[in-house]
Amino acid sequence: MWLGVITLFPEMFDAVSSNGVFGRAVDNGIISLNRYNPRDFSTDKHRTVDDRPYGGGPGMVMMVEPLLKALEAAKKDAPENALVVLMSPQGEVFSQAKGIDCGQLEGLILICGRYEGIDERFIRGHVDEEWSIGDYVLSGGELAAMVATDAIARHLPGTLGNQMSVIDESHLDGTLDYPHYTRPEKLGLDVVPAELLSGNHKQMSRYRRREALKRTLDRRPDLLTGRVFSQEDRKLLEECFAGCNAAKAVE
Ligand code: 9D3
Repeated sequence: MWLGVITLFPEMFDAVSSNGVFGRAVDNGIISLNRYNPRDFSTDKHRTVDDRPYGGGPGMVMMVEPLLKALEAAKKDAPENALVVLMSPQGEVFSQAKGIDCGQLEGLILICGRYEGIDERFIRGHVDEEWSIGDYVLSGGELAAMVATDAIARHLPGTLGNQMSVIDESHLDGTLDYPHYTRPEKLGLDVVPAELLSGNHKQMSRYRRREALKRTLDRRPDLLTGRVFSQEDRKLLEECFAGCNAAKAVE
């Protein structure tokens, strides 16, 4: 996948391009990461990229010209049908489903804003979609772009050594992850659950599924509303309720 980022802080992306799963995908050529700095396309001697907002008020606004020239440079290098996305607090909230869908794209250009915002005429004229990563205020679009690209990269074929761990991923199936344990078996009095030591695969996977459902019910009940459960899940959920005092009090 061809990735382009338009950013005033291109070095920030070293954090993802030289580490972990994303870094390996870049090294293996699964992802080509290309950066474009609007400052390089500014024409005045101070290399200005922002100006005061019409209508007054605090902060500065990113000017159209340097952004547009950076975008044009990106488009020259990108596959023809690349999607142009502005990272923006006003955007549609990025999701796991979106991350998986975007794995199909040949090219993706992410524009990272700084200052108070971007001249609306650039957005209207040159942006296909706007993405937010959630309802909190960041200082710019770069971290948001890294979050989105990391989520997308995980779904490109060959990115993960173990593609099973993608299939197993919690937000796909709509439940939170089960708890994990490794050696040693005993940490003082705190021991690994007996079910996981049993060696009985049916018992081990029933334990994990039950704990995943229990945690989801406890921490993120919103993920379970409106869902249809399998017979097996219903049985495991009943076991969760049986272990819950509030449920016992209602009976
Ligand atoms: C506090 C400043 N806000 C004025 C009321 C506007 C504002 C402008 C620019 C708020 C944040 C930003 C920078 N943020 C992003 O560019 C951004 C972002 C975010 O802040 N939260 C979640 N997702 C995203 S995607 C891009």
